[in-house]
Amino acid sequence: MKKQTNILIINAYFDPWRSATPTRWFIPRAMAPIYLAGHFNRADFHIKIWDEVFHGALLDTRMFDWPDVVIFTGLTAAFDRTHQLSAYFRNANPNVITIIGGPIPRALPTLCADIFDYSCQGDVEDISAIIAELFGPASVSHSMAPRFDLAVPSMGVGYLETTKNCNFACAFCSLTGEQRTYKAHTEQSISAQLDAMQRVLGVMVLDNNFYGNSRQSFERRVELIGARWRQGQFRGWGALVTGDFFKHEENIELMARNGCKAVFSGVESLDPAVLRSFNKKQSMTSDPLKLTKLCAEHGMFFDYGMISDFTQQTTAEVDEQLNAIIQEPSIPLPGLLTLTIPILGTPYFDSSARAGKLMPNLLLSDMDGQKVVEWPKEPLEKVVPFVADLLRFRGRKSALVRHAFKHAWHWRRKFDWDQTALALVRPLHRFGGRVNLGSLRQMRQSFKEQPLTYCAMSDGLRSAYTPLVRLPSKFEACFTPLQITDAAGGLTEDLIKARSKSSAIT
Ligand code: B12
Ligand code: SF4
Repeated sequence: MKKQTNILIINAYFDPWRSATPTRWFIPRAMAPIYLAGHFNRADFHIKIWDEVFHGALLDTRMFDWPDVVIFTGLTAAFDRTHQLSAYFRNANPNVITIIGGPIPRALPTLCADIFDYSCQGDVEDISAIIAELFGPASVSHSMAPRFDLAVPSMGVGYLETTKNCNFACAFCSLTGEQRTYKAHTEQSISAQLDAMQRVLGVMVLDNNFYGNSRQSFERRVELIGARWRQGQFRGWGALVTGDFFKHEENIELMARNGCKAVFSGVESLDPAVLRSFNKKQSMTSDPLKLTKLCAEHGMFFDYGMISDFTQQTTAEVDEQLNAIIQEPSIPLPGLLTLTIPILGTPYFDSSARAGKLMPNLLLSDMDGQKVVEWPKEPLEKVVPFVADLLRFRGRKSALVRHAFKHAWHWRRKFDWDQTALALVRPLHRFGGRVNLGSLRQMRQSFKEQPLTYCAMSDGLRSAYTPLVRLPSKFEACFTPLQITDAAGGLTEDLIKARSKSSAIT
């Protein structure tokens, strides 16, 4: 019998709280590994997925010599993690083939082309050409249907992508830096994803912008999902939409009629000056109170994200905004609360670097939204302790619990049981603290971490930068953090070289 080739697909991740244990209950979940796996012909390959968010840090040294091919994906800040993992696999099996794609090689094209055997700039579909080159065209799957079977347990949630990229250009968004065209999946692709998903409790549409710029396409996509909902494939669905979606009530009506139970939108800030500086014009009229009411009237739960920008806002202003939300039970608490991140490759990163706002000795892995990385408007001694309390909801925990109950009670007549439970559990889960349970090795690694300081200038290196196993000196560079700024706050030569485009890039 022909031996199957072992493929390991890894979503590399550095947890902002420096926990090495799994984050099982977090929605959404990274789907690139599941879509990538769908391109391999099932008969020829043995595929494993390790998602460092869902499964926790990959610390099982027995895994290192298992794969013949390792495929990496991950958020931009996880570059160092992919570099570290590549060293473990290469040391254990010098013939291993390494492939990387997604935001990391898009932001660091030259560096990734130097490190990995294949560095892809394109979408998940590009993996087919590599499979064909390495193993022959017969090894590419005909259906390309996502391998949701490799994503169990899924907590009853199925994931669907109906469009790629975004038609807006917010200054801080990595998609703006990548400049890829907004496009919708074909009906055939959407149906194939829904078929592969089978019966689930609820569907989350992952699109950055489900609404988009074509009314016809939007309506068609809503109806396609609605048809499956009516057939009973799931009890409801939710999607991410941009602020312009709410300007026409018929959009909300259409989604509600087709089984949509929740929408998420990046409100980002209640401060118009901050929104203008982010080029986030579409959120100018996104008042969470108005939008919560509007959605609730149609039986839909409204969720949103907020960004605090201490280069423009004072601690008193941020405090006041959060208190106003906590004191108003009809508005949900934001599902996401972070600091602005100057993500590599974005216009925001460039302007921050040019204006000398980036702190000295900044590492790429610092850019996780949970620490101060730019010089704030007020003194550091004031901002950093405030951020430490803000992100842990310190001093606001009992107000949080009271708000969660009052909010769920307030909208109980508009929502069904699933939505009421979501309204109650989501903020408690998000801000109430987490239980760090995982393998012994993962729990030991989390325990070893130095306490967070919430400031890039004082945080020490994560323990992931110390190799788990003894490695030859040629792998030393794999554990050296990619430094964004030097001691004077200027961009490092290494970064400038890493970002330059070379003609050899695939
Ligand atoms: C799931 C998700 C998460 C999950 C898991 C993310 C992960 N990979 O680890 C969680 C909840 C942890 C998360 C967290 C954050 N996220 Co997030 N997240 C998403 C979300 C909603 C879906 C991602 C997804 O699965 N898409 C579907 C898959 C198929 O596509 P994809 O991963 O985008 O990959 C495409 C290409 O990059 C490429 N590709 C990717 N990998 C590979 C590999 C190969 C080999 C190939 C060929 C191609 C390829 O193909 C795909 C298109 O076909 C996206 C929005 C979106 N709709 O994409 C945001 C998004 C990825 N997140 C984003 C952000 C900003 C964050 C946060 C920083 C938010 C915050 N301020 O706290 C945090 C990260 C904190 C940290 N530690 O750094 C940004 C991108 C940031 C970046 N480039 O680093 C996005 C794009 C949202 C946005 N529009 O701003 N997120
Ligand atoms: S609307 Fe969202 S996805 Fe689109 S550019 Fe702005 S932040 Fe990015």
